[in-house]
Amino acid sequence: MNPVQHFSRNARGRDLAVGDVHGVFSKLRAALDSIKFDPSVDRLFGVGDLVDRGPESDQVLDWLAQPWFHSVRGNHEQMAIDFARGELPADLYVRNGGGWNVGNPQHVRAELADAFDSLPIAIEVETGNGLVGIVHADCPLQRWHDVHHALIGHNGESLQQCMLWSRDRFDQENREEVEGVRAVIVGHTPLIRYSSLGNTFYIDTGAWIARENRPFTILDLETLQPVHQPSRGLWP
Ligand SMILES: [Mn+2]
Repeated sequence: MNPVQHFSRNARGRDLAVGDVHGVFSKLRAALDSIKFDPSVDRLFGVGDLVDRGPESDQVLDWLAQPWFHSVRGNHEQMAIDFARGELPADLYVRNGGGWNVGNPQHVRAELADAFDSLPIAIEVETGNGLVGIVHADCPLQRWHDVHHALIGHNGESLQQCMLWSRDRFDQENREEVEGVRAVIVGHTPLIRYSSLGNTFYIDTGAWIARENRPFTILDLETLQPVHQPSRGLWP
């Protein structure tokens, strides 16, 4: 499987990206309705972590079956894969929100693992303003065009681990640009506001955190402006 999935420019509609969903698909549906998402021409790209924590994780296969919805793999999808392979203890998985899947019959766990295993580690989308990359947590490489070779090379495993899990850029406030790409869109690190460091854009605004009731951030990949985001008045 190609770890990088490439999309040509969408000349007919909008290309949008949404932050971590974590099993709150009804809320995502409502957000899409509010921005008049048109599935016949628009495309929606997920930054991964579609499942765990929220109550509707079992809808994930229906969403992934939609021709207008595409997602990279997040660390939570990787945990479902590892669990199905016997490489992640059930108690640790449950502590990370995987209880809904631990309770699934074996064939459903296998079906989910297969679907998640087919998700790319990185997506790149051509837009009218240049190429945009999408990974779950971070792109630690200086040049976007090295991603494909590096992922299939001998250090591919550790690069994949970093792309699914790393918070180093955020923790270090690293503003270095990733070259060869207009922007890299990531989730994984829930922030109160949509933010950026260099050309890395953080769009997980924690819509899945039940007690906080924050909206999804949905970003237009051509303008890099949010078309749906936490209201300014709510957050000081
Ligand atoms: Mn994550």
